Amino acid sequence: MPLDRMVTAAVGAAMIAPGCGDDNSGAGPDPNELTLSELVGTWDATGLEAANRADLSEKVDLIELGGAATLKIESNRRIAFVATFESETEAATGSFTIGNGFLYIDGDAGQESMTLSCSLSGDTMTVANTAQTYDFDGNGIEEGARITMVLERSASGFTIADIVGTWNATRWEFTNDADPSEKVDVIERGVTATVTVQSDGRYALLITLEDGSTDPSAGVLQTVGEYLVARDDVDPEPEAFSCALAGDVMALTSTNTSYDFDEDGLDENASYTVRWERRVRPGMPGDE
Ligand SMILES: [Ca+2]
Ligand SMILES: [Ca+2]
Repeated sequence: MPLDRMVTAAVGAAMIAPGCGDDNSGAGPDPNELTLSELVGTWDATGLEAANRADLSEKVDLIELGGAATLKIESNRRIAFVATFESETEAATGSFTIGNGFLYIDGDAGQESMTLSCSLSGDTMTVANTAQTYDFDGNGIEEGARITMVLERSASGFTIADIVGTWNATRWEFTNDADPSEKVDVIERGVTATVTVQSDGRYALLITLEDGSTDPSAGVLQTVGEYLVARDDVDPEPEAFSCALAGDVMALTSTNTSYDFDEDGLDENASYTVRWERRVRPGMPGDE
């Protein structure tokens, strides 16, 4: 599997943790026991490492290779994870329980469940998944890998309350992965887009295409540090956007998309950035 998927799968893929049953036969409290309150927060990966399960001394530093990860744990036992590798950003979401030094993650509809070992020392959390793969020797065949993330508490980011309101897209620019100088702004071509965000994270998006046809959708948004994760009600695969928010202007960038730049009927891999301007804020009915 591609590494970007693999890193995301540190939360998204199934893993049977060895000896993680709840038959705790030990004497006294488990020193690894985690409590919800100490896990709640936003966590940024400062360490992200793949180790070859056949030779744990063979390690790859994924941060040095441009990888990044942010984990958000909420008091209502929701968990969301955003990982970037090789310029692709992906998200995984679910709910979780904790016990015996593990996070048992129940992926949201359409997403996989898994178990992660987890330990906490002050404001440093270490999360590991031993059921991953990585091509350590670059021969195109992936070896079994243990992925370990070291995460630190983060104070950065924004909340849904910061983006409540109705927003219009003023630019929606696709960039060709193969040639970043090739860009198309579909707003200039006649596309319009409006999104309304409610305080509970629900959103309704209406896109009108060049030919006048409309494409409505709705779902739920979640903030994860500097990212916004959208889960469409129909398509459960979450989409992660990096978000730059400045008052009533918001730029959302998605890396996992495609666009037919040369109009040959085949889409090319692309990223896009949408520039949204807020037209209506809560408590401010009507227009500016
Ligand atoms: Ca290999
Ligand atoms: Ca094409």
